[in-house]
Amino acid sequence: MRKLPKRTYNDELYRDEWQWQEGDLTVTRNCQWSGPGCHEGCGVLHYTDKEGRVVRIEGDPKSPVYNGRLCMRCMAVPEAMYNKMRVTNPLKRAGERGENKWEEITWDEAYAIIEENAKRLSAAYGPKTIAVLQGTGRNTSWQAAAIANVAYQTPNLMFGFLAGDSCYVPRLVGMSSVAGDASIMDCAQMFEDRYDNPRYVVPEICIVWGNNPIISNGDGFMGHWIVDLMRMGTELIVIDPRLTWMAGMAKHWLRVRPGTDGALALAMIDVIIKEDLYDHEFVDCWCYGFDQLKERAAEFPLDVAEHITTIPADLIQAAARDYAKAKPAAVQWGLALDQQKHGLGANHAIQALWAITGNVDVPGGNILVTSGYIQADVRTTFQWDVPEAYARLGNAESKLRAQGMDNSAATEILIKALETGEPYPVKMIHCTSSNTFANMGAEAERVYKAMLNAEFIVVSDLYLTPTAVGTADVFLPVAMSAERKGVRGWWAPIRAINKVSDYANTKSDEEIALDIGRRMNPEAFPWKTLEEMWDDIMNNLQSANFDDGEPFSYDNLQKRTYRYEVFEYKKYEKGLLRADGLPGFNTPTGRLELWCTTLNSCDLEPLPYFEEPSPSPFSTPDYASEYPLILTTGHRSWEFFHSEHRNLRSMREFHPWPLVDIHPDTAVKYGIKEGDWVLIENHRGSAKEICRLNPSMDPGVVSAEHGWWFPEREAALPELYGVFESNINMLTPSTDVGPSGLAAPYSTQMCRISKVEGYVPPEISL
Ligand SMILES: Nc1nc2c(c(=O)[nH]1)N[C@H]1C(S)=C(S)[C@@H](COP(=O)(O)OP(=O)(O)OC[C@H]3O[C@@H](n4cnc5c(=O)[nH]c(N)nc54)[C@H](O)[C@@H]3O)O[C@H]1N2
Ligand SMILES: Nc1nc2c(c(=O)[nH]1)N[C@H]1C(S)=C(S)[C@@H](COP(=O)(O)OP(=O)(O)OC[C@H]3O[C@@H](n4cnc5c(=O)[nH]c(N)nc54)[C@H](O)[C@@H]3O)O[C@H]1N2
Ligand code: SF4
Ligand SMILES: [Mo]
Repeated sequence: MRKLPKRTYNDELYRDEWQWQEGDLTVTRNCQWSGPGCHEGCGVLHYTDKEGRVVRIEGDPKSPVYNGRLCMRCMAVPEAMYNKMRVTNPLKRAGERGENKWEEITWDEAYAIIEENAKRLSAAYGPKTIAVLQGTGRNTSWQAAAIANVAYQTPNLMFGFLAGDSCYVPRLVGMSSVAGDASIMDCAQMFEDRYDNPRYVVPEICIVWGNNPIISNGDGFMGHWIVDLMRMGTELIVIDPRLTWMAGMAKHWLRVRPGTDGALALAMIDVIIKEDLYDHEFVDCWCYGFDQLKERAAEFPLDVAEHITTIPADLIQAAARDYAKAKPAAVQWGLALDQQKHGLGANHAIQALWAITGNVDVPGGNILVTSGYIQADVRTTFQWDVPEAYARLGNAESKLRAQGMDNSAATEILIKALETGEPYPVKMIHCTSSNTFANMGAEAERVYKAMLNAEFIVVSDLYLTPTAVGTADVFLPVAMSAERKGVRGWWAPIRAINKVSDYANTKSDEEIALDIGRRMNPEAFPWKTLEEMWDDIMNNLQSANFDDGEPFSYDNLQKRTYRYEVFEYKKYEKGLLRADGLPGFNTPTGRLELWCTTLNSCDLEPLPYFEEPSPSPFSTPDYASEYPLILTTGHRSWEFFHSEHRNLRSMREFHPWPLVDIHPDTAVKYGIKEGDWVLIENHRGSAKEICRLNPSMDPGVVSAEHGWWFPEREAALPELYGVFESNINMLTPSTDVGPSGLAAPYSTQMCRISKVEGYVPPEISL
């Protein structure tokens, strides 16, 4: 392995003034969290003019986390802020739902309408009749929870119809069941001095599994950290049906058939055990259920795994050997593991892989992060006592949910509740930061129609999205990142968000939570101002281990911009994981559970497992003869965050239309050329996307984009911004979730394709 010296980025002390003047412009070191959204919240410099408008944004070169990097979407932040679609006042529906007729109202009027409806419907049906829908993790998550559980006091907080909570939740629940805590790949992100920290070791191998991190930077993980490590000698193994940039740079690229990752991981485990490449000491001292794992893995010898995954046996073997021999080695995994119905089995197998090779909580391996969600501490600020918690939608169907392993209600039950009134009527929806049927919800049109059954709907967003136009009775316009004071507390380090700008009559999500909370549940919201609430929240954040002797306050954080927790490796040896202070993992056996007692107690498969996706050429051959191509969806692009950024001219110049990746031979077979509009169909529905030839994929697999709507088109019905025309979630199922209620097959559907003749879309006039 090529070994380069560790590289120092923080050549100057990164701590500096947090604000200064450059000519007429004020420059503020800041954190650009949502909105518009992204999981990261990178370190940026906001340049504001005398009027307080953000005129420019740059990466903060002194950020220890991001080192000045900035994506094109962040460069377009001023365009997003002053976009003509931005809503400047709260709105009340004037015509029918979907007519896009609105009356501007004051915030007080909006809140009064919300309060009246929420109190009336709660009195009639109980607070559980209110469903609060939220989007993906960003600066809206704890706020949505506060609105749902504390303000309205409903247990029904959930994603905006994301089937099976299939974004990170399956991986998180899998990790807390098996290991008692969440793990992430160690890229020295826990240290202020990053790669220079003497305790850090550069991994020899990194497996990038179902993840495209330099585009997606998902869940607080910056993809370019892996690029840093590659420069220091780390080699890659990439497991992906498409040749991503990282796959192109990898030592091994394993072109897996979508949805078969569980079989692949078990086959790799089998090689490692049979060739005695596993870490005996870690297995003997810290793992539970090794013998059962060994038996399970033996069901997946290389020839069987080759048949299932379509990856050549020798390649699986080489990848298993290289990973096991590398010390240390890390896995960076992604969404693809959540978007297959039996993703929990695959994620258990991958955890077993990093456990038996001794890569748990070691430098350069997969580290345990006990307080990954500092934002969870925010909850201690509120009285989190939900009266009807037992009645949460989905608890009856999933013991895992009922035991509190997953904090959100089940969207597959919500959709039925809206359609049938069973198990109880859901009469009100408060949708915040989710563009439900443009993006999150499978069976998009079904979601839209189901939502219409709610008597009263609030949508809070930055723009009038298809979800807002189609369903909202009241619309609350939200402040963007530079218009909000706050704290970014999702993984280390904690960061200050400074308010440097103001825009019209918008409010932040936390202010909306406070305002609604003071009306609905005043005892739990004793603060008169947002400032007072933040002071209390900051006090409670001290439960995180910021043991460096400096005072803990917003002002202090603002001056420092970043603040790190104390971090220890091998916490299981030091008694740092369990409430009883004993060594071991925070699981019932005190060990990392290859045979999982928690899953077993929830009547779920206790061992890592693989089940053939359905539909598939093997499990449903008749269906496959009608819909012969495997359809995976939602690979990310640079220009868009889900359904966001479609209204930004600059992003649409780079990426004007939805793209579906098709192998050239497959395109020829169906008479399709690059640039043709293609109809992607299955028995549920269809979507139109443009063909992009991709010779790297298996000819039997196509990969389609998600999140498409067309802000340039008519908002009102019947167009509704063309939201159902290129919406790949017309083909995905909303109720076909994994046995635990978690994970859903967004990436393992089947379809057929044909050329759309003569289609000319309306011009993009943004
Ligand atoms: N077929 C398919 N479907 C998918 C996926 C896939 O891979 N394939 N991916 C799924 C995944 S993993 C996820 S997480 C979901 C994401 O689904 P969503 O989170 O719903 O997606 P977004 O379009 O990012 O966000 C929705 C809205 O939030 C608004 N917003 C942004 N910032 C803020 C803010 O600070 N406050 C408020 N109130 N609103 C804000 C945006 O303007 C946008 O309209 O999509 C899912 N859908
Ligand atoms: N630019 C941008 N960034 C984003 C988002 C966005 O919309 N745009 N969304 C954010 C959100 S909410 C999330 S959850 C993350 C997700 O980010 P990632 O975890 O990176 O997820 P994807 O890009 O959907 O898929 C990653 C890779 O999985 C591959 N893949 C598809 N099916 C399979 C399979 O069955 N097995 C394997 N092994 N690989 C498969 C795809 O080809 C793709 O290259 O990104 C976040 N970041
Ligand atoms: S990852 Fe990219 S889009 Fe997200 S905050 Fe950082 S620079 Fe902005
Ligand atoms: Mo996600």
